[in-house]
Amino acid sequence: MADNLRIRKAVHNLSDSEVSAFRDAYGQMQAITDNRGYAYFAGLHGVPNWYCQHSTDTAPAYYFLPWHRAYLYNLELAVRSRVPDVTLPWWDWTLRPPRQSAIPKIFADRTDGSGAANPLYSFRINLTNPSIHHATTRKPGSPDDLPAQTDVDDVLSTGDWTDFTLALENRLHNLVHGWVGGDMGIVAVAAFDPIFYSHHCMIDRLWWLWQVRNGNGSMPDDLLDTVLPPFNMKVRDVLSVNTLGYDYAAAQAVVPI
Ligand SMILES: [Cu+2]
Repeated sequence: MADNLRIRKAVHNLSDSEVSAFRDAYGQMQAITDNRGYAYFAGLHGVPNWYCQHSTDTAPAYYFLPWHRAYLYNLELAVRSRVPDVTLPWWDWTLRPPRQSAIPKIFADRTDGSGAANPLYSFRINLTNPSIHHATTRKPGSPDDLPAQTDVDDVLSTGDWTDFTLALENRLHNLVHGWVGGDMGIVAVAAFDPIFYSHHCMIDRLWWLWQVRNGNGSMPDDLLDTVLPPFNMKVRDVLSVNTLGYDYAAAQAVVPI
């Protein structure tokens, strides 16, 4: 592995200084109203621009995983142009309290350590067309209703590309969106909730873990040259996370020595 890869870590493995840097980066982006800002990126997914690709596409053209990988990649570059060493952390929703609160503390706390508003808790949507003006909220379910590691293992054991992408999207991804509830449960506004990107980072990581085992599986060839608007990237450009310059850390907590 090249040593210049950006390493994405699990939320539960972030150090205090990494949490502060991540907060700082989102906080800075949330204050920017042009196309380097948080509202711009959030607005690419659902309202007002509607670029996201989900399984509502015509079979077998499933762009859900490639499109969201391109999305996170571009968001991460924007994040790093604010705070250079930040990478997107994944939310491992298979962890249960007390190891990790169901909505991880870094997202659930209303304030940061200093008493200022926590940029990971909520973001205020201010759109004129359509007219939407509210701060994002969540209505999480019971921790026991989140997917367990056995559910993840089950999806990862699916060998065929189409079966895998549909299982990952419909059985794990959709379930967690609905479990978080509030804005996260509505495609149009889900990406305005700051936890969205860490949920999708987990999904992207699971795709990568599957790719390490299966390569691209039986992904249809005609998918590969499809462009993923608004990004100037094709499906084939996003197949390797290492080519995109990042990798995923080992999931187990690394005990600092
Ligand atoms: Cu999603």
